[in-house]
Amino acid sequence: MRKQDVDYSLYLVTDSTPAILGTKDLYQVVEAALKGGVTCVQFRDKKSETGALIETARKLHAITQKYHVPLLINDRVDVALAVECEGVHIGQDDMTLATARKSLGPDAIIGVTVSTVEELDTACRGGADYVGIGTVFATPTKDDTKHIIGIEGVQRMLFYLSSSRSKVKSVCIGGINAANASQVMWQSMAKQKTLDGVAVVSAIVAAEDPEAAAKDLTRLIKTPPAFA
Ligand code: TZP
Ligand code: MG
Repeated sequence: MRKQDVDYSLYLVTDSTPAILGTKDLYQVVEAALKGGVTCVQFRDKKSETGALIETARKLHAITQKYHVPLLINDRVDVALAVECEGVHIGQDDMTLATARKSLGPDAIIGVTVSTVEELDTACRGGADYVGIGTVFATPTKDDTKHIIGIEGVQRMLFYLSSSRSKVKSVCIGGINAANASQVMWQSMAKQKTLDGVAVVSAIVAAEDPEAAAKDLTRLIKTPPAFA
């Protein structure tokens, strides 16, 4: 899989906490989501020990590989190296992009969370492959969020990406679900530049039927709302 060809349109971020996953099985949820059309998976687990993270990531990678979809690891370059998956996603409080790139090499996918145009500029100049723009809407999934940027905030980021003719891909995250996905995709457009996709946790992981939820989101993000 060439990293330039990665499709970010429906980006699933995992969450294994009972409040989100319920009694479901994480592997079954991820496989169902992939069947429903998820195009990129990030394994996010802030609680488990390294050994358990590696074991879970290995199993997830075996699943994502069947669907030719990249697996990225939240925060942990060491885990990504151990399982030889496609890359990592780092936040502003994690290791720097330069450090991650040095460890993983030029072919790895590295994504960075950005909440301001300044962070976006730094990520672009630093060689990020994609940015996760957020938090768009307040969400119980991540209650320590510092910046709620709204659709207008996403628009400012897309304006920057368009003006700077950046090739960095963009997804947005935070409170995105079937009720607002189409609006987020299309109302955030700036200077003809649209997001490359949306990232969701609970809209798929907490869904009773994750495959149906992913199918629905896939359809919605590809369909402009009537007023757009
Ligand atoms: N980063 C910003 S918001 C968020 C992360 C990981 C959680 C998004 O979860 P949900 O359930 O899609 O609102
Ligand atoms: Mg992080």
